[in-house]
Amino acid sequence: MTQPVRLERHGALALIVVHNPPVNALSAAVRQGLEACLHEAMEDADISAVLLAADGRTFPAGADISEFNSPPQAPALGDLCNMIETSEKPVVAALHGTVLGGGLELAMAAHYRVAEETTLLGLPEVKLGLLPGAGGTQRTPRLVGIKVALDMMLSGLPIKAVDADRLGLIDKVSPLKTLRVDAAALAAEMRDVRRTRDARSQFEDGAACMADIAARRSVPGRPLASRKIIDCVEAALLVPFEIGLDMERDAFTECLASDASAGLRHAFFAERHATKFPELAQAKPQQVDTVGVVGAGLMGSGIAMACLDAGFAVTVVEQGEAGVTGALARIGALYEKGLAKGQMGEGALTDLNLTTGMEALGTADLIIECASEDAQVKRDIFTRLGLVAKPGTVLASNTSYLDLEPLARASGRMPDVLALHFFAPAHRMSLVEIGVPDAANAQAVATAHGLAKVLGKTPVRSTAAPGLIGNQMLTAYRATADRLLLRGAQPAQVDAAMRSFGMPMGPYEAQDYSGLDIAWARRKAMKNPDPEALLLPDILCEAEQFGRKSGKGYYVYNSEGKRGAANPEMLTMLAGERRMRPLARLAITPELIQDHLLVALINAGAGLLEAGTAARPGDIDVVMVHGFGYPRHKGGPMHQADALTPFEVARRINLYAQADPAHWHPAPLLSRLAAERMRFSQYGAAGMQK
Ligand code: T1G
Repeated sequence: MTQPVRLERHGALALIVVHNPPVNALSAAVRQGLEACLHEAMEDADISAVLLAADGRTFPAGADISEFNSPPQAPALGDLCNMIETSEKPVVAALHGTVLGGGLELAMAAHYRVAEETTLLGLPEVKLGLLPGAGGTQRTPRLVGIKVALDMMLSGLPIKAVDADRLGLIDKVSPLKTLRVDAAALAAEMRDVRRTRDARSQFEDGAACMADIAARRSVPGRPLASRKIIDCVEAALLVPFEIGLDMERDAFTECLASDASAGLRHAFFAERHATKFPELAQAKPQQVDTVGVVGAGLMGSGIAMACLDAGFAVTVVEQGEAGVTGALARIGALYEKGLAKGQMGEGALTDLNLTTGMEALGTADLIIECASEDAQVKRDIFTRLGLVAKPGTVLASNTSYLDLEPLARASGRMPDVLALHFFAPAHRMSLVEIGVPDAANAQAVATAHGLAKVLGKTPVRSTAAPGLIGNQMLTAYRATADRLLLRGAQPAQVDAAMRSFGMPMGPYEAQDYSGLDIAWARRKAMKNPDPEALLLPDILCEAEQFGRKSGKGYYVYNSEGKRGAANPEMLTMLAGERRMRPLARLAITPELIQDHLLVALINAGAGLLEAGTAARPGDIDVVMVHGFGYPRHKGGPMHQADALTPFEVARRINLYAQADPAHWHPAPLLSRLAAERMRFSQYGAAGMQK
C-alpha cells in the first residue's frame, strides 16, 4: 500500500511527494504524512532545501471535501501552511494539473513555486459555499494584489500557469518533463526563504485597494461566503497577518456551518455519484462517431447542435423539404447565437447532414428520436429505425412520458432501445436522463452514458417509468401548486414564492412559457386522468389560451411575448372552479407555498426511490438542480428532506392531509424512514431498499 506522502533524499534536497489518487486531496492522512515528512526534513542537518510535489494527474486539488461533514482532524491545513512558510529551509512547490483550493494554499505557503505549463491554479471554495480557509485569503492578495485575489476567490475560476507567472502567483513555468528538475534547480539556487506573509508590495496603492473592496461590497445579493471573502481580503490590507488568519478562520467556520455550504457540498458529490451507472461495470461503450437525430424541432435541433459542437458528425432526418428548411433555420440560429456568445466552435456545422431519407441513418452509431409526443408516430419511426440502422446502433427516444416498450418492440431490437431525455434548451441544459428499460443491454446504456459525458452533460439513470425522474417530480410539484390555487392562492403568488425560493421561474409562468397545450395533449391521451386535477388548464386550452404563444394563459403577454399581469379571464375561470369544488381555504403566504411544494417534491422523491425509478436520493437532487434549475445551494429536495428530517416531513404531510385528504398521501418509504428516525442519506446503505 503506497504511503499517502513519502520523503526522498536527493543529496541535500528533500523531495516530499503526495500520493492520494485520484486528485491528491489533502485528507487527514495526507496532512499527517506531510507533517511528519516536513518535520523530518527540517530536523535533518544534511537537508538544505525541500521540494513539494505530487504523483498522478495533479498537485493536491484541495482539501478533502468529504471530511467537512465530520469533526476536523489534526493537523489543520492552515497549520501545515504556517509550518512550511516559517521553515528556515527554502521550500519549493512543483505544481501540475489542477492546483485548487487548499492545494494552492499549500503552494502559496511555500517560498517559491514552479508550475508545469498546462497547470490550472484556482480557489474554487466559493462554489462550495466556503472561502480559502488555510491562509489563502491572506496570502493571495500579498502575491497578486487585491483585485486579482478577489477576482479569483469570488469567481472560483482557475487561471493558467502563464497568467499565474505574469501575475506573480508563481515564479516559473516549465515543461512537464522537466518540472521537478527545474523546481529542484530553483531549490538548489535559493539560499534564503521568501515568506509570502511578509510581501506587502502589492498593497502600495491603499486607496485604490479600498475602492475596489467597496465596489465589490456594493454588489447586492452576494452569498455569505462571498461577503466573508471580501472581509478577509480587506483584513489582509488593514491588519497584521496573524490577525488576518484569525479572521479567516472565524469566517471559514461560519461558512462551513451554513446550510448553503452543506447544500453545495452535497451537490458536488451527488453529481459525481449519479453518473455511476451499474452498466458501466458490465460493458464498455461502443465507439460513437455519427449521431442520428430524427426530428429537429426545438429539442431535436438543440440536441443536434450539442452533438455538432462536441465534434460528432450528425445526420438529421426531417419530414419533407419544409422540415429540412425549418431544421436548418433552427440549427443555424442556435449556431449563430452560440458563436456570438463565444460558446461554440467555428466549424461546428461542418459535419451536419440534413436529409429527408431515413436510410441516411444507416451509418449512425446512435440515433435519437425527437419527433412529436405521439405514440403512433414514434412507433412508426422505430419500425423504420429497426430496418435502416446498422446492428448495435443505440436507438434512443427523447421522450420521457411515453412508454418505451412499444417503441422497442416496433424496432425489433429491444436490447438497443432506451430513453435519452434532454432538457430544453438541449444545447445549454446540463442534465440528460437515461431511461433504461429492463430489456436494454448494458452496452447500449454505457454508450448512451458515454455520449452524455462527451457532450459535457450530467447523465442520471432512471428506469423507463413514464415521466422518468424529472417529469414525475414535476407532475407532483404542479399538482400541489394547483391544489393551492383551489385553496385560495393566485398563480402569481405561487410563482413569486417559488422565485424567491430560488427557482428560475414559478410553475405557472413556466407552463405559459413552454405552452399549456403540451401537457393538455398528454392529459387528453391519458386513459385514467386524475379526478382531483385542477380543470383550469384544460379550460384555458379549450379557450385556446395556451400561454405566451397565444398571447394569454395564466398571464397576458404583449406582442413581443413580454409577460404582463394575470389573465383576468383565467382568474374568472379559477373563481368559478373554486365555487364548484369548495375546499378548505388556506392562509396563503410565500412560506406556506414554498413549504407545501417542497414537501410535495420530497414525497414524490420518496415514491421514486421506493419504486426503484431513481437509484439514490442524490440522483433526484441532481435532476432537480440540473434539469429544473432548483437552487443548487439548497442541495435539492432530498437533501433538504434530511435537514428537515423525514419525521418532520411526514408530520407535515399528515397535518395537510387532515384538511385535504384527497391530495396528501405520505409515501410508504417516507413513513418508514420517519418511524425509524432515519434519513434518506441512509437509504440503500442501510438496506432500506425493499
Ligand atoms: N475532495 C474529495 N474528493 C474529491 C475532491 C476533493 N477536493 N475533488 C475531486 N474529488 C473526487 C471526486 O468526488 C471524484 O470521486 C474524483 O475525485 C474525481 O473527481 C481548506 C476549504 C479536481 C477539477 O473544490 O473541481 O480546499 O467519483 O470526477 O472531472 O481552503 O474534481 O471518482 O469517487 O470531478 O477530472 C477545493 C473540487 C476544496 C476542487 C477534477 N477544491 N474538485 O475533475 O474529476 S475545499 C475543489 C474538482 C478547500 C481549503 C478549502 C474536480 C477536479 P469519484 P472528478 P475531474
